[in-house]
Amino acid sequence: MATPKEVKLYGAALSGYCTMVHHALRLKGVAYDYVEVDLKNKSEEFLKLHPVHKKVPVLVVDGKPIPESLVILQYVDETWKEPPLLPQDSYLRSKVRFWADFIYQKMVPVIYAIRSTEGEAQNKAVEEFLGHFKTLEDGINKDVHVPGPFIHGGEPGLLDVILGSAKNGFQHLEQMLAGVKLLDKEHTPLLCSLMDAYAELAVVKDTELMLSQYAHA
Ligand SMILES: N[C@@H](CCC(=O)N[C@@H](CS)C(=O)NCC(=O)O)C(=O)O
Repeated sequence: MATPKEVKLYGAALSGYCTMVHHALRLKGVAYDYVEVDLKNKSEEFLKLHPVHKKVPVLVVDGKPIPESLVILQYVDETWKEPPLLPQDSYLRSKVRFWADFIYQKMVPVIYAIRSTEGEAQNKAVEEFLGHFKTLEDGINKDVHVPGPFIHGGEPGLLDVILGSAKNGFQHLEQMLAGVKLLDKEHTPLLCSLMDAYAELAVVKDTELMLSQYAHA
Protein backbone atom coordinates (compact mmCIF):
# COMPACT_ATOMS: atom_id res chain seq x y z
CA MET A 1 0.00 0.00 0.00
CA ALA A 2 1.35 3.42 -0.96
CA THR A 3 2.05 5.77 1.96
CA PRO A 4 -0.83 8.26 2.21
CA LYS A 5 0.08 11.81 1.22
CA GLU A 6 -2.66 13.96 2.68
CA VAL A 7 -4.18 13.31 6.09
CA LYS A 8 -6.91 15.50 7.55
CA LEU A 9 -8.79 15.04 10.82
CA TYR A 10 -12.26 16.53 11.24
CA GLY A 11 -12.99 16.75 14.93
CA ALA A 12 -14.24 18.74 17.88
CA ALA A 13 -11.90 19.95 20.61
CA LEU A 14 -14.05 18.71 23.49
CA SER A 15 -14.62 15.23 22.05
CA GLY A 16 -12.74 12.39 23.74
CA TYR A 17 -13.32 10.25 20.62
CA CYS A 18 -11.39 12.82 18.57
CA THR A 19 -8.64 13.11 21.17
CA MET A 20 -7.90 9.41 20.70
CA VAL A 21 -7.32 9.95 17.00
CA HIS A 22 -5.03 12.95 17.57
CA HIS A 23 -2.98 10.83 19.97
CA ALA A 24 -2.77 7.81 17.65
CA LEU A 25 -1.61 9.96 14.71
CA ARG A 26 0.96 11.74 16.87
CA LEU A 27 2.25 8.51 18.44
CA LYS A 28 2.88 7.29 14.87
CA GLY A 29 4.51 10.57 13.85
CA VAL A 30 1.91 11.20 11.11
CA ALA A 31 1.67 14.80 9.89
CA TYR A 32 -1.98 15.87 9.53
CA ASP A 33 -4.18 18.91 9.16
CA TYR A 34 -6.95 19.52 11.64
CA VAL A 35 -10.43 20.90 10.92
CA GLU A 36 -12.54 21.90 13.94
CA VAL A 37 -16.18 21.05 13.18
CA ASP A 38 -18.94 23.24 14.61
CA LEU A 39 -21.26 20.50 15.88
CA LYS A 40 -24.15 22.94 16.26
CA ASN A 41 -23.86 24.04 12.67
CA LYS A 42 -22.29 21.25 10.62
CA SER A 43 -20.95 22.35 7.26
CA GLU A 44 -22.04 20.77 3.96
CA GLU A 45 -18.42 19.76 3.47
CA PHE A 46 -18.47 17.78 6.74
CA LEU A 47 -21.93 16.24 6.16
CA LYS A 48 -20.76 14.89 2.80
CA LEU A 49 -17.89 13.11 4.56
CA HIS A 50 -20.10 11.27 7.04
CA PRO A 51 -23.74 11.35 5.93
CA VAL A 52 -24.65 8.26 8.00
CA HIS A 53 -24.05 9.30 11.63
CA LYS A 54 -22.83 12.89 10.99
CA LYS A 55 -20.43 12.62 13.94
CA VAL A 56 -16.81 13.45 14.56
CA PRO A 57 -14.14 12.16 14.30
CA VAL A 58 -13.73 11.59 10.58
CA LEU A 59 -10.25 10.97 9.21
CA VAL A 60 -9.79 11.83 5.54
CA VAL A 61 -6.84 10.14 3.89
CA ASP A 62 -6.01 11.22 0.35
CA GLY A 63 -9.62 12.38 -0.03
CA LYS A 64 -11.19 9.17 1.37
CA PRO A 65 -13.25 9.56 4.57
CA ILE A 66 -13.00 7.08 7.46
CA PRO A 67 -15.55 7.62 10.28
CA GLU A 68 -15.89 6.03 13.78
CA SER A 69 -13.06 6.40 16.27
CA LEU A 70 -12.38 2.70 16.85
CA VAL A 71 -12.37 2.01 13.13
CA ILE A 72 -10.05 4.97 12.59
CA LEU A 73 -7.63 3.85 15.32
CA GLN A 74 -7.32 0.42 13.72
CA TYR A 75 -6.93 1.95 10.26
CA VAL A 76 -4.14 4.19 11.59
CA ASP A 77 -2.41 1.20 13.18
CA GLU A 78 -2.58 -0.82 9.95
CA THR A 79 -1.45 2.05 7.75
CA TRP A 80 1.44 3.43 9.79
CA LYS A 81 2.97 0.33 11.34
CA GLU A 82 5.43 1.85 13.80
CA PRO A 83 5.16 1.90 16.72
CA PRO A 84 2.37 -0.72 16.75
CA LEU A 85 -0.70 -0.09 18.91
CA LEU A 86 -2.02 -3.64 18.67
CA PRO A 87 -0.01 -6.77 19.63
CA GLN A 88 1.46 -8.88 16.83
CA ASP A 89 -0.02 -12.08 18.25
CA SER A 90 -3.52 -12.54 16.84
CA TYR A 91 -5.01 -14.05 20.05
CA LEU A 92 -3.72 -11.13 22.12
CA ARG A 93 -5.01 -8.78 19.42
CA SER A 94 -8.46 -10.33 19.76
CA LYS A 95 -8.31 -9.76 23.54
CA VAL A 96 -7.40 -6.09 23.07
CA ARG A 97 -10.29 -5.71 20.60
CA PHE A 98 -12.64 -7.45 23.04
CA TRP A 99 -11.82 -5.00 25.85
CA ALA A 100 -11.95 -2.01 23.49
CA ASP A 101 -15.43 -3.17 22.45
CA PHE A 102 -16.36 -3.59 26.14
CA ILE A 103 -15.46 0.07 26.77
CA TYR A 104 -17.58 1.23 23.82
CA GLN A 105 -20.54 -1.10 24.39
CA LYS A 106 -20.76 -1.21 28.18
CA MET A 107 -18.99 1.82 29.62
CA VAL A 108 -19.88 4.62 27.20
CA PRO A 109 -23.69 4.24 27.68
CA VAL A 110 -23.21 4.32 31.47
CA ILE A 111 -21.11 7.50 31.19
CA TYR A 112 -23.92 9.11 29.18
CA ALA A 113 -26.39 7.93 31.84
CA ILE A 114 -24.32 9.55 34.63
CA ARG A 115 -24.26 12.81 32.66
CA SER A 116 -27.94 12.88 31.83
CA THR A 117 -29.58 11.81 35.11
CA GLU A 118 -29.64 12.88 38.73
CA GLY A 119 -30.61 11.48 42.14
CA GLU A 120 -31.27 7.74 42.42
CA ALA A 121 -30.87 7.11 38.68
CA GLN A 122 -27.47 8.81 38.72
CA ASN A 123 -26.33 6.86 41.80
CA LYS A 124 -27.32 3.66 40.01
CA ALA A 125 -25.34 4.69 36.92
CA VAL A 126 -22.28 5.48 39.06
CA GLU A 127 -22.50 2.03 40.70
CA GLU A 128 -22.74 0.47 37.26
CA PHE A 129 -19.73 2.47 36.05
CA LEU A 130 -17.63 1.31 39.02
CA GLY A 131 -18.67 -2.30 38.42
CA HIS A 132 -17.72 -2.16 34.73
CA PHE A 133 -14.48 -0.38 35.53
CA LYS A 134 -13.49 -3.17 37.93
CA THR A 135 -14.43 -5.80 35.34
CA LEU A 136 -12.22 -3.97 32.84
CA GLU A 137 -9.35 -3.76 35.35
CA ASP A 138 -9.50 -7.50 36.07
CA GLY A 139 -9.91 -8.40 32.41
CA ILE A 140 -6.99 -6.30 31.22
CA ASN A 141 -4.85 -7.60 34.07
CA LYS A 142 -5.62 -11.21 33.21
CA ASP A 143 -5.68 -10.99 29.41
CA VAL A 144 -3.24 -8.41 28.08
CA HIS A 145 -1.20 -6.58 30.70
CA VAL A 146 2.53 -7.13 31.02
CA PRO A 147 4.65 -5.26 33.61
CA GLY A 148 5.50 -1.70 32.62
CA PRO A 149 3.90 1.73 32.66
CA PHE A 150 1.58 0.87 29.74
CA ILE A 151 -0.72 -2.01 28.93
CA HIS A 152 1.81 -3.95 26.87
CA GLY A 153 4.87 -2.77 28.81
CA GLY A 154 7.05 0.08 27.61
CA GLU A 155 5.01 1.60 24.77
CA PRO A 156 1.36 2.72 24.79
CA GLY A 157 -1.12 0.45 23.00
CA LEU A 158 -4.68 0.83 21.72
CA LEU A 159 -6.28 0.42 25.17
CA ASP A 160 -3.90 3.01 26.64
CA VAL A 161 -5.00 5.44 23.92
CA ILE A 162 -8.70 4.80 24.57
CA LEU A 163 -8.49 4.97 28.37
CA GLY A 164 -5.89 7.72 28.50
CA SER A 165 -7.94 9.94 26.21
CA ALA A 166 -10.91 9.53 28.55
CA LYS A 167 -9.07 10.66 31.70
CA ASN A 168 -10.04 14.34 31.41
CA GLY A 169 -13.66 13.36 30.80
CA PHE A 170 -13.68 11.14 33.91
CA GLN A 171 -12.23 13.99 35.96
CA HIS A 172 -14.91 16.39 34.69
CA LEU A 173 -17.53 13.85 35.68
CA GLU A 174 -16.01 13.58 39.17
CA GLN A 175 -16.24 17.38 39.51
CA MET A 176 -19.86 17.25 38.42
CA LEU A 177 -20.61 14.48 40.94
CA ALA A 178 -18.86 16.39 43.75
CA GLY A 179 -17.34 13.82 46.08
CA VAL A 180 -17.76 10.63 44.05
CA LYS A 181 -14.49 9.03 42.97
CA LEU A 182 -14.60 7.29 39.60
CA LEU A 183 -10.82 6.97 39.33
CA ASP A 184 -10.00 5.32 42.64
CA LYS A 185 -6.51 3.90 43.14
CA GLU A 186 -7.87 1.46 45.76
CA HIS A 187 -10.63 0.12 43.52
CA THR A 188 -8.86 0.08 40.12
CA PRO A 189 -5.12 0.53 40.76
CA LEU A 190 -4.00 -0.76 37.36
CA LEU A 191 -6.32 1.46 35.29
CA CYS A 192 -5.41 4.51 37.40
CA SER A 193 -1.70 3.91 37.01
CA LEU A 194 -2.01 3.28 33.24
CA MET A 195 -3.93 6.56 32.83
CA ASP A 196 -1.43 8.47 34.98
CA ALA A 197 1.50 7.20 32.88
CA TYR A 198 -0.33 8.04 29.66
CA ALA A 199 -1.07 11.60 30.83
CA GLU A 200 2.68 12.24 31.03
CA LEU A 201 3.29 11.53 27.32
CA ALA A 202 4.42 14.48 25.20
CA VAL A 203 1.76 13.68 22.55
CA VAL A 204 -0.95 14.09 25.20
CA LYS A 205 0.35 17.46 26.36
CA ASP A 206 0.97 18.70 22.80
CA THR A 207 -2.54 17.73 21.72
CA GLU A 208 -4.07 19.49 24.72
CA LEU A 209 -2.09 22.63 23.96
CA MET A 210 -3.06 22.55 20.29
CA LEU A 211 -6.76 22.04 21.11
CA SER A 212 -6.82 24.73 23.80
CA GLN A 213 -7.22 27.33 21.04
CA TYR A 214 -10.69 25.86 20.37
CA ALA A 215 -11.61 25.55 24.07
CA HIS A 216 -14.44 28.07 23.73
CA ALA A 217 -16.20 25.71 21.28
N1 LIG B 1 -19.26 6.08 17.91
C1 LIG B 1 -18.73 7.35 17.48
C2 LIG B 1 -19.21 8.40 18.44
C3 LIG B 1 -18.73 9.78 18.04
C4 LIG B 1 -19.51 10.88 18.75
O1 LIG B 1 -20.43 10.62 19.54
N2 LIG B 1 -19.16 12.14 18.41
C5 LIG B 1 -19.87 13.26 18.97
C6 LIG B 1 -18.88 14.24 19.62
S1 LIG B 1 -18.17 13.49 21.06
C7 LIG B 1 -20.56 14.02 17.84
O2 LIG B 1 -20.06 14.15 16.74
N3 LIG B 1 -21.74 14.56 18.13
C8 LIG B 1 -22.46 15.39 17.21
C9 LIG B 1 -23.85 14.91 16.98
O3 LIG B 1 -24.25 13.87 17.54
O4 LIG B 1 -24.58 15.57 16.25
C10 LIG B 1 -17.20 7.25 17.43
O5 LIG B 1 -16.65 6.42 18.18
O6 LIG B 1 -16.58 7.94 16.62
